[in-house]
Amino acid sequence: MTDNNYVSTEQLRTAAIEVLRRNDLGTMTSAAPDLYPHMWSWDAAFVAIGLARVDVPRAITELRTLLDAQWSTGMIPHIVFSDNDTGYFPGFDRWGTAGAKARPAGIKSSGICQPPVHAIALRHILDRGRENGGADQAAAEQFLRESFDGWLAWHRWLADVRDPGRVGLIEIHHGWESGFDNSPRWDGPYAAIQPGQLDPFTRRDILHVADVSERPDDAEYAKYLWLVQQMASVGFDDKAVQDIVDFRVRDVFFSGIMAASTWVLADLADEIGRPEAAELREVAKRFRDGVDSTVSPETGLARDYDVLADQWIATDTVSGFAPLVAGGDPRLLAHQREILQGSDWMGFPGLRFALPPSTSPASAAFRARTYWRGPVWPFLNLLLGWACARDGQDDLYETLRSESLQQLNDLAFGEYYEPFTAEPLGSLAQAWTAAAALEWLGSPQTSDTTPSPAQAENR
Ligand code: 2M8
Repeated sequence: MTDNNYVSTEQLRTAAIEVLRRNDLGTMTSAAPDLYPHMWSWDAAFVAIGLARVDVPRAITELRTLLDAQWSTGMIPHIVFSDNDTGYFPGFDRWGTAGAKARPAGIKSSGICQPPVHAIALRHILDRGRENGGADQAAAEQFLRESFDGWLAWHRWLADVRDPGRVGLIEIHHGWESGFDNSPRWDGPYAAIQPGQLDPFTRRDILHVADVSERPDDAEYAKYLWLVQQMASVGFDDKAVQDIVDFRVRDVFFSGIMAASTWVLADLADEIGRPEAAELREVAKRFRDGVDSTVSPETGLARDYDVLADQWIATDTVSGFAPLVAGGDPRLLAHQREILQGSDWMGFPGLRFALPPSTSPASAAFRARTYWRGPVWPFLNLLLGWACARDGQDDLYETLRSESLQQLNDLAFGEYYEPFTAEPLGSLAQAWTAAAALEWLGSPQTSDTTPSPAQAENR
């Protein structure tokens, strides 16, 4: 059903659970059934948030599987490969991580990372476990104690290795590390890349979408593979990578998540009497300050920084709201909320739902149907909603929740949505979209109804 007919809360919940069940590979959830048959790092965190609403032990398993793939450096890889290695390119062999010394033996993974949403997911698991009590509570509390050192090592690695100058911004070496693969944010850095000799390749992602123009083109893809090849040539050794890789960018949205998540991890450290809470709060503060320092005085949006070109990257993309995720300075956050709800974003005329597109429709770079260049991404709205709830912004939280539930009423669980028509695009039955629906709905006994289509029409 993709025409936004009204469905009940229970129908939405049941359908979302069914998507997670279909994507369940046993101890990991594939990001999507066909397009993404493996586990992705930040998808797994959102999946765990959704799963915690219906099955706390299964949510724990999701994070445990991811953590088992952690490299000895502390890095959590962005893909943990399932045994189904036929459906996705680049697969494990193409990544060239087989010989990477830091990769745990026997667990196939990529050699780059994604934003650290995991401590936020861990917090959700703990909260749901405590709400449920009994065995769920015991399991969640035990998992926090058992896994804390892994999360700590992950955050320390990011803070030390990926912010060598201590500027409070995470340096990434591939657009894939941002999770915003082909966003206009990366047009400048990619334009400067001239791929060298590449092994031949056949893409598989374009077999899974209705329209190839929704995906990055072949020239972009060649650059993505070139960067992988460069990193593989030095065994994914991070110090060496920094010296040779053609993509070095300080990613402000990654850094905003780093700030927020490190703060959550500090609170969790306190709860189990770990002495690292103060260290983590210092790191969180460093990243909040780093994110704030990127805000453009002209636009009020946060910016990325191209290290190799030595220049700011100012784009009208949703990553500009990194301070809202990071938390911190109330005046800056109030200004950002105003922009977010203004006419370039949630209030842009004609949007089907008042949800931020990945690129502002007011920007020349906006493309309504193309992947990270314009469509609305449901999991991001959940993250923004979480930050609003944290900061006591109940009205904005409610708006994001009610608009998101209306969007997800189509039961397609699209990877991303066309902002004006709400057509689901990319992969359907995308796991983190289903997880977002479950989290917005809340726990079964506390949920209320999803907004009716009449409310949607009256907007
Ligand atoms: C997309 O990224 C992968 C590469 O990592 C791809 O295009 O093949 C992005 O949307 C990313 O943010 C997401 O984690 C991943 C799986 O959903 O797909």
